[in-house]
Amino acid sequence: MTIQTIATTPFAGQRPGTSGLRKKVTEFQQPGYLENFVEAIFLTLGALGNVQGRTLVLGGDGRYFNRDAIQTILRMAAAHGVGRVLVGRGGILSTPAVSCVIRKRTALGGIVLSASHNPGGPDGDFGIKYNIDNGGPAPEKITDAIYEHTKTLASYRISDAGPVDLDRIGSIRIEDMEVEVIDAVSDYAELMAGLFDFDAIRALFQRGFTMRFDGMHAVSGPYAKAIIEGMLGAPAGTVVNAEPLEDFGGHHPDPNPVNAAELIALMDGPDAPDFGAASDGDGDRNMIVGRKLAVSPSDSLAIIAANATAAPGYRDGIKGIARSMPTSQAADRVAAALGVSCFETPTGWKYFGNLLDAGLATLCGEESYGTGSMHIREKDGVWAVLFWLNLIAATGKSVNEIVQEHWARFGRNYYSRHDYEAVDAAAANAMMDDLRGKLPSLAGQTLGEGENNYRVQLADDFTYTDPVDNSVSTRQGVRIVMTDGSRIVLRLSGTGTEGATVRLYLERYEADPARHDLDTQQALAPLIAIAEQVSGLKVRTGREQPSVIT
Ligand code: VG1
Ligand code: CO
Repeated sequence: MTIQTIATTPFAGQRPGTSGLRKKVTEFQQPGYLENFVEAIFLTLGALGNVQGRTLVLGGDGRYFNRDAIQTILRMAAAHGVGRVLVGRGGILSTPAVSCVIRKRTALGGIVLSASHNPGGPDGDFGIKYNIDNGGPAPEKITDAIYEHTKTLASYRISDAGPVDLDRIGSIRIEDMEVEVIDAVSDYAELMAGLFDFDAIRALFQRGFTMRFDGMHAVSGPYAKAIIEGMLGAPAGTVVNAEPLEDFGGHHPDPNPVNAAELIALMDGPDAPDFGAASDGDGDRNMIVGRKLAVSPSDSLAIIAANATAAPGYRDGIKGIARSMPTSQAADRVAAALGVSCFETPTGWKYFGNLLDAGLATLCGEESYGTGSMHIREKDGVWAVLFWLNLIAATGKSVNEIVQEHWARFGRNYYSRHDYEAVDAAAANAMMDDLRGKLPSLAGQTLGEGENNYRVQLADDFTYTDPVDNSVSTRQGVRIVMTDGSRIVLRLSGTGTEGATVRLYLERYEADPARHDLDTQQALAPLIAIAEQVSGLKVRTGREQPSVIT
C-alpha cells in the first residue's frame, strides 16, 4: 500500500447547492471528478484544523455509484491521515443516521453520498455532502471554501489499497487508517427509543392499528423495518418497498402525493390502513397521510410543535420553532400561542444548525416534506413518522381528527408549491431578475380582481442574518407578502441537475372553520393568478402547467 499523488485539473461547476454537490452520475464518473471534490473537502478541513487521527462517518443512500464512491473516499481519507472512518454496512447510512453517528461518536464530521429525492441509476443523479461535527450540513463558509479549492486543484492524494469489504461488520485497515463497518441502524434506533414512547406505540399496534410505510426502495426501508416492525411490533408487511435499490425501482424517491401515488391511492381507497407514511432517497423527508388526507408538511410542523409534549423527548416543552422562509406560517401561530420564538431561515437544513446548537429552536421544518428537531442536525423522516405514531397513541385520535382540530384551533394556512422543472436556465434567471427589478414598486399596490384582490404589504428578495454568528445570506427568494399575511414566494431550486427549476410557493390563511375544507388549488386560485400576472412565469418558461404540484 502506498499513497500516491495524482495530477488533476479543475472541473467547472463544483459549487455545492442547497444540499451538497448534485450532478448526473455520468458527470461523477468522469476520471477525477469525485476525487477533485473530495480533495477539496480534505484541503478545507486541513485548513480549519487537524484531520490527522480524527474520525469521519461515511455512508450513502445506496444509489448507483454509492459503493464505488465509498471505496474512493476511503482510500483518499487514508491518504490524508484520517484516523478512523465509520462506514455503514453495505455503504448504507441515511442522512439522519449519519448525523446521529457523528454526534454519538464525537466524529470530526461525515460525508453523505446522496442526491436525496432525485432519481438514481446509471442515468440518474448522484451527490456528495459534507457534514460538520455537530452532525449538520456544513455552513456556507465551509461549502464556499470547498468550492474555492475545486477551482485551483492541481493534484489529489489517494492510497492504492484494494477495495474494502463493506458487507461485513468489523474493522479493516487502509494504510494507518481504521475502517470500521458498523450496523447502519442501531445507533439511530437507540436514539429514537429515547425520544418516543415505544411502549404506547407497541400497545397501539397490539390493539390492531394499521399502517403502511412506503420506503420507496430508498434508504429508510431498513430503518423503518427494524424500528416499526421490529421494535414496535407492527405486522410484517407494514413497511413496503423496504429494500434500497440502486435505481429506487425506477421511481422518484420523493415522498409527495405525486411521486408516492401508490400510497395515496391506497389511503384514498376502501382498504386504507389507519396511517400512511413515506420517506425519500436518503431518509430525511417524510410524508404523513391519513384517510383521504395528505398532511401538508407545513401543517405537520405546526401540529408537532403544538403537541410536542406528547412525546417523552419533548415533555418539558419546546424553546422555539424554526421554519424555512417559503414554509407556511402555520408554525408561527403555534409559536405565538406557546409564547416561544419562531425563526424564519433560508431554504436548506444548514441554516437551522446554529439555532439548534444555541438552544434557540427545538423543532425545525421545511415545506418540502422535511421536519426535525434538536436530536440531530438533519431533517429526519422516520423521526417525524414516529412522532405522529406517538401522538396518535397518546391521544387515541386519527390523523384526520388531529389535523381538523388543529385547524379549528389555529385556523388553516392553505398552502401549495408549484414546480416548473428543467426549464431553460437563462429564461428562468431573466424572469427572476425582472421580478427583482419590480419589487420596489409593488409595495402598496392592489393586485388581483374583484373581491379577490390583495394589497401588497412587502415585496423583497429575502435576506437572512443568522442571529448566532451574524452571517448574512442574500437572494434567498422573492416574497410578495399581502396585508392579510397571504404570500407568494418564488425561487430557483438549488438541487436540480437539469436546466433550472422554478418553485412557486403560495399561502393563504383562513380562520373560519366553515371554510376549512376547500380544495387547496381553488382556495389559492386568486394568488396563483397574481403570481402569473407579476412574474409571467408560464410565458417566460413556455410552460402551460407546473411539472409538479404539491
Ligand atoms: C430542496 C427543498 C429544500 C430542501 C432541499 C434538500 O431544495 O426545497 O427545502 O432542504 O431540497 O432536501 P431546492 O433548492 O431544490 O428548493 V433533500 O431531502 O433533497 O436533501
Ligand atoms: Co433527502
